[in-house]
Formats: sequence, structure tokens, C-alpha cells
Amino acid sequence: MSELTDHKLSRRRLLGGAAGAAALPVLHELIPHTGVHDGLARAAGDHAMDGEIPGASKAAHSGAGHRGTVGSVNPAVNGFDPAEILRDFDEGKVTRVAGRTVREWDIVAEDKEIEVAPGVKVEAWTYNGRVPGPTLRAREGERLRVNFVNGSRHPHTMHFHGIHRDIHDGIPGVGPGNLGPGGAFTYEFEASPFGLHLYHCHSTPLAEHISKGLYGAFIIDPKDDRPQADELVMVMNGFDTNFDRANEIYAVNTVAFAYHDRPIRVKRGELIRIYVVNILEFDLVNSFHLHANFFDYYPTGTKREPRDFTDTVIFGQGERGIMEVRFPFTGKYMFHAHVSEFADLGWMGFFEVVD
Ligand SMILES: [Cu+2]
Repeated sequence: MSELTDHKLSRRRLLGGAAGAAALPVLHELIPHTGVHDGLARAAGDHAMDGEIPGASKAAHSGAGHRGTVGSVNPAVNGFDPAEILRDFDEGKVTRVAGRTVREWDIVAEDKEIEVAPGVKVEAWTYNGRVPGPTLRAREGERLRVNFVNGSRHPHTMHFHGIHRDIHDGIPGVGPGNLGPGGAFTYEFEASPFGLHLYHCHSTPLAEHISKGLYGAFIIDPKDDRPQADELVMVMNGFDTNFDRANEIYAVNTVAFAYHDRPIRVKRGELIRIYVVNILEFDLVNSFHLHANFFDYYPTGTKREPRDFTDTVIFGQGERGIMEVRFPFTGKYMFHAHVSEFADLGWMGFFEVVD
């Protein structure tokens, strides 16, 4: 053991086969996310599903360890709440200029400590004090203005996915380039094309600026509305808590197990539209799997017809898409990354379907 413990043990090295398979169960307890797994063991006793089937093995439920942490993150500590981020769309301020709709947002980059799992804090970089940043929502064809101020101690930018001129692309060395502390710039472009997009900082090192929290969803609605639905935003992310360029915590909307602890309540039979963005750094692949149901899937949301009818979607970095689903039955339905390791480390939750 001593030879192994002399090294800085990283989850990635272990998973990459640095240790023999036989050593893994022991080493597993030494790796940096031990706290999560300790919590998993302790949580085994308090895990109980609603509506348990009489006679079903309690051990099977508790031992399954859906929940990997003890307690919950108090939203007041972070100043934002994953339960609210889900349905929080920022439509900005709208004015009419020469017969045209102009939509405007004020965005400030700020350094801020946030809690991503109970007792697990990271020094995040945020847009408007939250991770993910506000879900910016516009309509195809509008003129958009994003008044960005860098209130952080580090240089940042805002890079939007979409169609626009280079000087508004928010990358170092072009147009305003990197904006130092106190710097400001108004990014201006047309809302195009309709679909589900994202924005993020593009300063270098890029992986650091993104993984610390500078990103958000950016929705451009088509000119003719999508059908009425209960709409949700899920930004799949993760956190490197020990600076080894691998994530120790995985989540949707930042807080591990947030929707496990407080399932997302939806109505049976109602159309649910989920805007899913993958901004996970360091891991090449993320995924979304829904239990006991199937959904229509619109990659990037840029076409009106779904490409797939499925229950699992694989996402590379920056990929995103719109899911539309109706739940035919009441009850609790799990959703999670089908990359099982991510689910164990926080990326899982439940829909609670009610009448
Ligand atoms: Cu940055």
C-alpha cells in the first residue's frame, strides 16, 4: 500500500488501470471523493422509497445507495436553488427600436464560493452569482445585447453559440478579446438560429474557465411557438474539487443529488419539455437516461421534427438538445447519466409524477 499511497491518488489514474483490479476495492476508499462514498455508506440507513412494496427487500433498497451524500445543500448558502433554476428563464429587458425588438441583459462575472454537495465547496467563477448562469431566452430574429461586466479577479469573456460577427464572438485576440478585471463590453448579435444553445467564457486555459462555472443555457425560440409545455432546463455539469483535471462531483444544475433529494414534480399526461445542455469538462462523454418512459429528441433544437424517439441520449462536450415527454403514470421515475460512475457521484434524480 505504501508505494501507492505515496502517490497523489487520482480517480482518473485508478480508473485508467494504474492499479490492478484486485486492489481497487481497497484503493477506492483512498481516492479524493472518499467523502461522497463515506456519505453513501452512512446514507444507506436513511434511504427509503415512497410506496415501498410490502415484502420487498429493504436491504436491496438501502444497499442500492442511490443517494451518495448525507444531508442537502442549503440553497440559501449558494444564493441559487437547483429547484428554481429548472424553471427560471431570463427574458431580459425588451424595447422596440425602429420597429424592431431589442432584447438586453446585464451579466456580471463574479468569483464566488459555492457548495456543490453537502460540505463540498468550490471556488467558482459565476455569471450573475449562479452556476449555471441565467438561462437567457430570446426569439428568432430579435436584436440581442448582452452588457457584460467583469467583476472577477480574472480575465473573462462571454462566447455565445449562434450566428454572428467575429468581434462579438467573445474569444481572446478578436474584437474586445479578453476582458480583464473591471473590463466591460456589449456583445450584440441577432437571435439566430432558433434552437437550444449555450454561452460560456472563452478565456484560456479554457477548461479551467468553463469548469469553474462560467456557462449557461441560451434558448432561441422559433418565430412560431412550440406547443405549450411545462419547460425545464438541465445543464449537465461537474466539479474538479482537487485540481487533478478530473471531476469528483457530477450534477444537473450544479448540486449533486439535488433532484434526488427534491424530486421534480410534474403532472401526469402533461407535455414536459426539457432543455438539456452538456457543459461537462474533462470527461469526453456524458449522457441522459430516463427510466420507464421514452421521449422525442430534437438535437440542438434547430428542427421542428424530432430525430429520435428514445430513452437515452449521448452527449459530447457542448452538445445539447430538447426532449419532449409525457408521463402516463403517476409515481417516481429516475433519470440519470447512463455513465454509471457519474450517477454514483451525483448525476441522478427523480421526476415525481402527480395527478
Ligand atoms: Cu473566464
